[in-house]
Amino acid sequence: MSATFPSSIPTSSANGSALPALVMADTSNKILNYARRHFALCGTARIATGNRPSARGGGTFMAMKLYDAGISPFCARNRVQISAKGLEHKIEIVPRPPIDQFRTIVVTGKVPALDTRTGLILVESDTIAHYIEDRFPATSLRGKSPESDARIRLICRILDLYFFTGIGILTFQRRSGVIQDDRVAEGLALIDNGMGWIEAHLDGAGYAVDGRLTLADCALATGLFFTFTTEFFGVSAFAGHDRLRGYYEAVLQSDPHCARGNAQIATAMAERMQNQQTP
Ligand SMILES: N[C@@H](CCC(=O)N[C@@H](CS)C(=O)NCC(=O)O)C(=O)O
Repeated sequence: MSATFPSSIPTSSANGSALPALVMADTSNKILNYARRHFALCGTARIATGNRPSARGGGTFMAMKLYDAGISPFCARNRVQISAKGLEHKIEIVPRPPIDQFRTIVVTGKVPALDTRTGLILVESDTIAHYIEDRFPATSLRGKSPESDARIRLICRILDLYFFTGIGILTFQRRSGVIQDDRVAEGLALIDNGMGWIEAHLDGAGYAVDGRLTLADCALATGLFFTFTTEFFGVSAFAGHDRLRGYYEAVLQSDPHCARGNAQIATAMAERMQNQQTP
């Protein structure tokens, strides 16, 4: 089954957002167009399987369960890892249940969460990623040396601590409709610094480290999808980061797992707008 992109997205806003309807419609259009372009860029032809791989139970084996949201960059990195390691039949990817029910299973209420079927339920995408590597060492997505492994962890950590903190601040500002200039400046600076520091640790175009897919690419290639967030504040996130731009374009062209991960985010984002939810 090939992934498909939702065809008709209403652009009017009747969802009680704090943003005025016209601004909301404009925001939806911009995000939708970005998602559509991205989906095309990622190439549906190379997306071999559907959005949600399911586990095939057999014998006494109980597949682990990854609670997922298609739009989440944190879930996306675990989905790319599962796909690249061919673990679809060992880790079932399921949509997050309604939040009240989910909180009885996962205390943080956040996705991703992994039910390891050992009594341990893990949260935090990076912790989940390393647990998956420990449990399923074949087709390792770790570095080939302690130094490359350290760079992989560093790229993921900078991405989470700086880049995504900045994206979170800007997303809150955009959704609230009440723009605080100092918060926007803080968010943009975190993103710019984070991207610069990541760039300094990249091998070059292609893959981030070791010339092959690693956990750094699972997180970075999907995380950079969210660079569109700065456009709403008149800033191109990639300005001054040509190496990172080159990396991003190359990895989406060359790696089908990363391309599929981004196409899934684009599809989920369009579906959210189709359901008239705040993008
Ligand atoms: N640092 C966490 C971030 C997880 C996170 O923020 N997940 C969001 C979705 S992108 C979520 O579940 N939000 C719901 C909530 O905060 O209640 C990770 O890496 O897993």
